[in-house]
Amino acid sequence: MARTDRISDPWGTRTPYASGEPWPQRVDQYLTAGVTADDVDAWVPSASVLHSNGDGLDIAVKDGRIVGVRGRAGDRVNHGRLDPKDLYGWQANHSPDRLRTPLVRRNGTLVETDWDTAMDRIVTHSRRLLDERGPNSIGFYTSGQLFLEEYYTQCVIAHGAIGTNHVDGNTRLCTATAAEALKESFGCDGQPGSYTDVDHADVIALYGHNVAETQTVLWMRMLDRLAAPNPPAIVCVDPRPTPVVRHAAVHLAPLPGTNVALMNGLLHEILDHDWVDHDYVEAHTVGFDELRKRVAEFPPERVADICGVDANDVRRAGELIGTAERLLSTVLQGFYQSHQATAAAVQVNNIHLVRGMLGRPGCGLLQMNGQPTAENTRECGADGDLAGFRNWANDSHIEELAELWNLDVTTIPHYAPPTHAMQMFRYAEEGSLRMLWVSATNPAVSLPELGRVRRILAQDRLFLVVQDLFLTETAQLADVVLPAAAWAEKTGTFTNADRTVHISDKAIDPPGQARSDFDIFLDYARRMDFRDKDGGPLPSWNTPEEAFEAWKRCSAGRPCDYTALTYDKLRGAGGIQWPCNEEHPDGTERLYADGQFFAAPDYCEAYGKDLITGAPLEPTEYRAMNPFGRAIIKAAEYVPPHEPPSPERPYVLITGRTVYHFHTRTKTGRVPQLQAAAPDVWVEMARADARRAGIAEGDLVEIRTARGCVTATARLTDMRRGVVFLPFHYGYWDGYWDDYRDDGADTHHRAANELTLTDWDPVSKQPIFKTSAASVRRIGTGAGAAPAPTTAASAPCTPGVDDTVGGADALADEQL
Ligand SMILES: Nc1nc2c(c(=O)[nH]1)N[C@H]1C(S)=C(S)[C@@H](COP(=O)(O)OP(=O)(O)OC[C@H]3O[C@@H](n4cnc5c(=O)[nH]c(N)nc54)[C@H](O)[C@@H]3O)O[C@H]1N2
Ligand SMILES: Nc1nc2c(c(=O)[nH]1)N[C@H]1C(S)=C(S)[C@@H](COP(=O)(O)OP(=O)(O)OC[C@H]3O[C@@H](n4cnc5c(=O)[nH]c(N)nc54)[C@H](O)[C@@H]3O)O[C@H]1N2
Ligand SMILES: [Mo]
Repeated sequence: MARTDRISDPWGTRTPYASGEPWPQRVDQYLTAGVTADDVDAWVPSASVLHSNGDGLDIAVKDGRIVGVRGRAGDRVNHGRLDPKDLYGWQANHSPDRLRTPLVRRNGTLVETDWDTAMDRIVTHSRRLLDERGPNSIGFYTSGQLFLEEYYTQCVIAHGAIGTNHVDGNTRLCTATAAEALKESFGCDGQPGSYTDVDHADVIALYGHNVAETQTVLWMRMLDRLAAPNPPAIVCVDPRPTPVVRHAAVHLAPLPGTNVALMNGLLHEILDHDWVDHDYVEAHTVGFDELRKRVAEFPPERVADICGVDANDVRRAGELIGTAERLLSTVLQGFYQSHQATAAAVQVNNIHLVRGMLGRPGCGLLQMNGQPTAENTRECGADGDLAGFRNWANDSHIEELAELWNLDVTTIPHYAPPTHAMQMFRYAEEGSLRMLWVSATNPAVSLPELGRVRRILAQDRLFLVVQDLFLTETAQLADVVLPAAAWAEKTGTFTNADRTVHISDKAIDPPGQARSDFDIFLDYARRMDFRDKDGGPLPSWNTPEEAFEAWKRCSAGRPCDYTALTYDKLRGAGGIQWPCNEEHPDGTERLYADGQFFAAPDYCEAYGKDLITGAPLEPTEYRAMNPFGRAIIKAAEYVPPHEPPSPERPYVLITGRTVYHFHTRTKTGRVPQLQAAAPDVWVEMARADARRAGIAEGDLVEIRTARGCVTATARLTDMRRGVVFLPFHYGYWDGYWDDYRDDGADTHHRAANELTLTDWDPVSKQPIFKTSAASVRRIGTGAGAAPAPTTAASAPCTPGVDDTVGGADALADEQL
């Protein structure tokens, strides 16, 4: 047993293992001061919810409170390991700031009330809108952080009972591109790869993915391979000096927004050297010839020119990827949050298709998720998709839903694809959307161009319901605030980025009158008296387990088949990957092992889109292109970013995360160890850029774009020149309310999204958080070094900065 400060060492002790060997177990545990494992009343099975990795853990309960967590040794995902957010993050459940009663707005202020009053307001409003303006005046903006049962309930209420097409999640900001890229290439969502591919790969390529900080335990698995003989070679594509870069055989730091050019360059090398599995291409794909023509236009020199990288590095990366025997690729926000997001992500799929590297150990493709339950938002149809990965343009799929929900087929809207979130906010701005129900997301900090978002949410004519754990920046603008039960206070299931399903059992009671999202949605349905076509209650279930059983019927025969899973089976297991059905009772490690794709015209989730314009293909076009359901190789032209740097705004501003905080920090900002490790906003920039601008470590700096202005403390790093980075974690709830206003363009703000632009990838509709043109100006001397962690991508390149440490309160156990 070792005691480790997991703030100063987020990844813990190495347990090296060689290719093909099992990943050793290491059980991580953190218990609050004064409590030992013997004192614990119960260990309740669950998994982590502060990222998409799905680390299995047990929640330690004593006297009705959480006192700590312990990794589950037998879980397929983490083999016992936990990351800093997993270890310390549960303390947010017991924060004194938790919402305990519903709130309603009276004479301009939010006041405490009871559930009947709050729900009455919502019901009265809904009924009036349905009578006067119809179902499309009501919208739901949900999350990647609820449970499967909650999404499926929400989906049936919205798409079925109300019949609105306006249902999306913050997953639009997060994994819309993952889903879209999978649909474009394979005809359907569904993660092809498995985390066990790390155990076998000889090359691991990470595209715009800071896995070390964002799927920390997955990085531990990679680090353990790297620490043993014959380690995999790492290819890292990221403009920032992330911890991954330190282990990379080749690091490509492209100018943000140029990913498609870079990918075409890598494919150019692969095709030029004929590192192509022609038998696989011939047997299982369509579209290869078009790819050949397109990538011929991208020799390394041209790519080097566009991306600002070394042509030889493009060649070296191309060779590593092209000659790999077992290639694992992962893709995330550096690709997804840009103007050609889907086009770039699809090129990674193309690499695996032309190299025939799918469905075998080590040959994995992970179009990553970010949030813990984003996969479920997608598969349950709470996010601009339809339940069970059904195709909105295929009438027989809509008929299946109508039968499952016992509704007339005409009540389920399918005249157009479900409305995406950015468009829903547009409708609210224009006034056709009059009620917005926001659950488990904080758009007043996480959406782009916050000045605009605040104006939309604050309108009198918009009835805003916010369902959260805390009084967030968004809740501050609501007409009704509903206090929700958090993770550990309710039972449900969720699915991680590699299709692993876990159950999370209720361990403790929620605070005050808080209720689970499941109970709230169902209470709304009952008060609205929603009925199916025979007069039965809709939804037809009353408990999470009944909802799960109903979901199993909805998933039957679809790619995300859950039919052989039960709550009991999940309780005993260490995570089970879907599809899990009669044919695969123990789940399925990899999709597409047989080269058969979910792309057959009658079965597929989508007919695909034009990768440049986003225009949907007609069903007839799809049938003509892909009559037998092969994988689809789609080439893409490179289009320059929409807001390039200019003399007035010479920097490219990118935004993202750090290892200690989760999103808008509603939880991690209330956890002492995590908050202390990264207490306030900073801006990262290259030393050479800083010198030219007269900026030193710790100086106060103003970052300005066409949308607004943020003040932050400078951290000088090994960043690529011409790029500046802001973490987007820092909003206004913790003592910054005075900045939560707009006094014109000169108001100094703290949140990165004051600066980002209202613009999105035309295919996935995911907003662009990674490229804005910005100016940077020194405005004063700060109080010492920037409050940025020294342990990760924000590590300083100048001496004299104190190391980030957690101290005695951060000591966790490791059992090797
Ligand atoms: N600690 C922590 N972990 C998290 C989260 C968190 O908030 N905190 N959130 C979770 C969620 S919801 C998500 S979506 C994931 C996100 O996980 P990641 O995608 O790994 O995180 P980001 O920091 O958003 O972006 C990743 C990298 O993209 C790079 N990048 C920026 N622009 C470009 C570009 O144009 N090209 C390329 N190639 N790279 C670029 C950035 O330098 C950054 O290092 O993390 C999940 N895990
Ligand atoms: N500039 C910039 N902006 C970004 C990104 C970026 O990289 N850069 N990344 C984008 C991405 S990938 C994401 S995922 C989003 C995240 O953006 P948000 O979803 O806005 O971020 P969170 O802070 O996770 O907000 C979740 C809210 O749900 C509440 N909550 C947690 N659990 C529950 C629950 O069980 N029930 C209820 N009702 N509420 C709960 C939390 O208290 C919190 O207020 O941000 C996006 N915005
Ligand atoms: Mo995300």
